[in-house]
Amino acid sequence: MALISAKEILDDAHKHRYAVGAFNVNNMEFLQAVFMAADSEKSPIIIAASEGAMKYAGADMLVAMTKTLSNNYPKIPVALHLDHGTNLNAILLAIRSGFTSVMIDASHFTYEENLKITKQVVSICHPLGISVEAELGRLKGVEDNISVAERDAVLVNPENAKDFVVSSGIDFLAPAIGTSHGAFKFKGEAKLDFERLKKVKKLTGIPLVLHGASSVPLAAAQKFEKFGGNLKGAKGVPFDVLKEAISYGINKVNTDTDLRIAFISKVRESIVNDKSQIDPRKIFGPAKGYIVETVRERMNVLGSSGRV
Ligand code: TD3
Ligand code: ZN
Repeated sequence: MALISAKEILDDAHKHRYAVGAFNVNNMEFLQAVFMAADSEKSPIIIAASEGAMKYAGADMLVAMTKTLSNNYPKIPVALHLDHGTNLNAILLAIRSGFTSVMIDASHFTYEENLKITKQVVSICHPLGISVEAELGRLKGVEDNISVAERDAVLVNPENAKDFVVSSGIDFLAPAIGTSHGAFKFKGEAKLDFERLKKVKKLTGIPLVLHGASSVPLAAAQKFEKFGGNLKGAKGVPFDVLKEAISYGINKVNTDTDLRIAFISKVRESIVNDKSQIDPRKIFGPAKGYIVETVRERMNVLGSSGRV
């Protein structure tokens, strides 16, 4: 099936109150694993590639591999999305290469500057049928004991979100509600600002995105450590917290770290257990398989399983 925009996938998720995973990839193995999981779970997928991924693999290579796999799994709805595009050049490279969705991440600028560049991106993308995501607030964990002012300085302002969505015409919004990227999200208990999330959903009425949504599953983290790695203090967003976020209107759940931990933990295990192995397929094959398992589990949590 031809690649479609992420908007098409997320509008259905918004309407039926579930979420679709946006899974980050850099290479063939991760990409194949996500498609294999989607095929088994009968789930739509959003393939996410960052500027770093385009640099590592080549934007054209990512598009070619994604299109090939999409042809191999014709029933699965697939969007190819630029994750955290920081400037127009990156956005244009993705568009020219064949991406069907982009994120413009100008959330570190002032509200006005963020709005200005986001409008520009929308005006380029929409005539081409390409969907646009933007972000408001900072991706940063917030401790329970910080002041209201500090919290407001980091997290999304729901009133701003309403104006931003109306003035920019974006298709989906990433509101900062207390998650952060990577394997070390929370010092204590995972706490997200759900009151803020509910307000943003009510005021915008569009699909919402949770960045930094990896769960850091215990079994994979333990495997990582058992075979010589160090992930001390790693903590993600637990499955029940994800489900609650989805019940309040999150429709796109960005996941990179969990796939990385799965892959590398299995690579570690294989190299330790099979010390004379020199065939990369014998190392990467099982690691790819562990990504498939991880992604399938996630599709069940997100509620995207069985939607195809
Ligand atoms: O945009 N992304 C993926 C890139 C972050 C680098 O890991 C996310 O929001 C997913 O975040 P994570 O780290 O929780 O998987
Ligand atoms: Zn992100």
